[in-house]
Amino acid sequence: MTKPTGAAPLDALIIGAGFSGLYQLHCLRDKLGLPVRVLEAAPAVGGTWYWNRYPGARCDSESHSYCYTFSDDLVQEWEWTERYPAQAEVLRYLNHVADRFDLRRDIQFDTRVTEARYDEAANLWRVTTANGERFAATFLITAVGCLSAANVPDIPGLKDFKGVCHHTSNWPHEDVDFRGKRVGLIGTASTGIQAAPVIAETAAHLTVFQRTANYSVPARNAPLTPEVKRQHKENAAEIRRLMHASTNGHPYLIADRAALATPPEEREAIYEAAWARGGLYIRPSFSDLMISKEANDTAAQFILKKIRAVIKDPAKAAVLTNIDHPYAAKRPPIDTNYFETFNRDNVALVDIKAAPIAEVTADGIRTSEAFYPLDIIVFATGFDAMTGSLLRLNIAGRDGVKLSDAWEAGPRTYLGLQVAGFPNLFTITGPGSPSVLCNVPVPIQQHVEWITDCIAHMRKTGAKTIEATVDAQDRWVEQVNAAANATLLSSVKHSWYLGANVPGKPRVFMPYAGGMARYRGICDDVAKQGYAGFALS
Ligand code: N01
Repeated sequence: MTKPTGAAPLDALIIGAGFSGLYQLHCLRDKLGLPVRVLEAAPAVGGTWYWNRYPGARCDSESHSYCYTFSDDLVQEWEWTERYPAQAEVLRYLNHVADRFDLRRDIQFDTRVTEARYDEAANLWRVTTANGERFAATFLITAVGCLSAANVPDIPGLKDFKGVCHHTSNWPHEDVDFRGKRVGLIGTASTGIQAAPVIAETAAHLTVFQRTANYSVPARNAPLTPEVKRQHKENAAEIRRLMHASTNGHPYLIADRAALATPPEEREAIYEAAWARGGLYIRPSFSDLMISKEANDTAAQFILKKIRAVIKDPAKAAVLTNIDHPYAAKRPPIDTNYFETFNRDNVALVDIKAAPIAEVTADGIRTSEAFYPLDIIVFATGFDAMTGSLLRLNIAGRDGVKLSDAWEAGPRTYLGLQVAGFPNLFTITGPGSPSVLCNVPVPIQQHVEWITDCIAHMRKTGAKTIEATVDAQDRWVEQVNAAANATLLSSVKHSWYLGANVPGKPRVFMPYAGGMARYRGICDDVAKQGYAGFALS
């Protein structure tokens, strides 16, 4: 194992050993032959899949697409067992990748980066860890994920709660035993929708506190048959081609037909087929769902009708279908028995939009209208998304300017990959990248390969620093805004895409909504033009 270098500068330091960091290490070390080190806060690889081990945690992308595609051998040898892989399976996969490519010897675990400072005189990033170790490297690459900094609401009295509290993204490794327990679950988006049915199966009682009602479509998860597994292997090249050609990095394209130009019965039949198929297939059914509210309403009404048909109690149905945003304008969840869960005798629903949570007491949660005694509170309340995981690294660039100051009015990047004033810092899936709007291994692979090619180019040409220009960054921020404004995504004012879930966070639409295929083309052109928009010196 390579020893931590301490004083001797490395070519690159990578922060994080999840999907991004593992592949970046492989590319820089094994393709370019650079001395590289990964610093990882956790004691093991996996990133988000290491931490998010809450009940029901499962990937919402289909397994045959939620993986690396850079190695045909890897694609052919790995066997997924279910249509949507559970957390433990994705974690096994990432461990397999770490072993297969002999990555662990260059990863230092249990090492949380607490500060990173650009030393202009030496052209080095100087990095400090919570253990007090210091590292120096020419390139600093953040591979910290978009959804890594937990958002735990600051509810009065929370510290006085005598029971147990867990945020889903920091779930204990030992099983949490819900038997005989009264559980409160706050949060009804992708995570809460996965967790509620599983918790309800064993808890004595589950109370779901819902602030915003959400659409959800049955995932229709199932074990993969040998026949389907064989098809995935045989069609691996075509699957990869589709993932690269698609808007969201999934292995299917958006249909070339408009909902509003399709006769109602035909449209209904298409929605029925997508519903029966399960998962995320409603959104690509028509080309206008994300750009026309009227078109989107046809999908929304179809899903609401399906949800109402499941829920037996009309009062619960009214609260669960009181949805205030277009379908998929917030991240669309998929589920296994979410709405069915509210038909159980041991599950209650509390509308905290109508009666907000007032406080947590020693024994439970009090809303403006009632008290709910609880033994366990589960926070499925999401993340300080996209910027939280970067800002907590305490990064300072040229002239000691802090990233938190540079981003005071919201994040600004060029291509989501670099920030003006922060030379040789690359941010994998940074704000301004298509990242969270995609099946995320696709943008991750593209970013990593682009960064690797860029560093290879610098070595070939003798360039020592690369830095986004302010002009290019300003133009990219305009493009990110324009892309969001061209869709219904920007019509939702309370989504985490805009930072609206974190009190005081600037409201800026963070991911690039122009589509992964278009983004890839833009990045390719930038590289072909000698890294246009970057200053190389
Ligand atoms: O978090 P969220 P998430 N009081 O922010 C509520 C990815 N993911 O963990 O909508 C009361 O979406 C909040 O209410 P509201 C995926 O990208 C991936 O569910 O803000 N409630 C909402 O209901 C996803 O988008 C997979 O009104 C509060 C919930 O908590 C992202 O992670 C699986 C509150 C938070 O929803 C985040 O999803 C799961 C408060 N103070 C998740 N604050 C995969 O498949 C927040 N809420 C890979």
